Amino acid sequence: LPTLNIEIENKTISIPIRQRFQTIMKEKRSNLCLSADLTNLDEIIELSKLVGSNICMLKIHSDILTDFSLDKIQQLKDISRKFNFLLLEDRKFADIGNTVKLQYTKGLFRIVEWADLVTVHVLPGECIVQGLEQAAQSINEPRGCLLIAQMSSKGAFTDNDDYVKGVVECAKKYSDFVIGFISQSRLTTTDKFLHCTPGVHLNNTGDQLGQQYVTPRQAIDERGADILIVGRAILDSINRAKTAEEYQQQGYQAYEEIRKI
Ligand code: UP6
Repeated sequence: LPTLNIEIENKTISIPIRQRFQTIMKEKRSNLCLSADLTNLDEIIELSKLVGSNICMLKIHSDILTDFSLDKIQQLKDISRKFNFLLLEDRKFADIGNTVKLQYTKGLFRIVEWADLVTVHVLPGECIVQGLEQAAQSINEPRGCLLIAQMSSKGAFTDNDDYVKGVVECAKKYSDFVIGFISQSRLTTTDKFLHCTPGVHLNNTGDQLGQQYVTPRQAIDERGADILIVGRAILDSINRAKTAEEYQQQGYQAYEEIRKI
């Protein structure tokens, strides 16, 4: 397993990424992933300092940023280490193994160098995971991915049992690299795979472009979520820090009650 060296009480210990994620959640009492869908990386950096103590993960779409630079993304990575949250690049890879390998490591973004986790469609078959896992071995830090099993949008073609079954099989086969799912229901009985659920909002039921929302409690209880992925509910609120804290508290309370952890 790839490992990360973390200084704890002057002892350097190695922690694989799945375990690190679970430790972060417990230590910070947070199952909140902020989906920082902003187009300015400077603004994301400032926001990450504001909500850093409330979140277990920060999710970005680097290809919507107008001011991306490797220097700035390094700053964000440093903040993620300081506040102890993971960085997820929501790249939604969907191509053949060789192409995703290049998309993951090359180009302007060099995602593998800074993203702890990436999201992956399994549409091309298991070769996509093989390509990414191979590429991740070029980096001396733990890397992992979340397989997109189900989507939150209306009419998603992932609403197909055979497809979802295939995704779960793929996760089991590559469980060193695949640490969980983007999902809308509980897909496995073990706690091995983290279920990350987008489409969470306390005040809205959807947007104008097919997004569908449930509340944090519904996401955990009815949709099987471990991690709540929350974007505009926090980003569009008047006080982002306060709203993030509310989602953290409500989310973790429901998580403890329902998952009995
Ligand atoms: N996302 C979904 N649904 C999925 C997968 N991913 O909404 O099935 C992502 C979107 C966005 C975030 O790309 O970044 O989660 C949700 O944002 P919102 O809370 O503002 O709707």
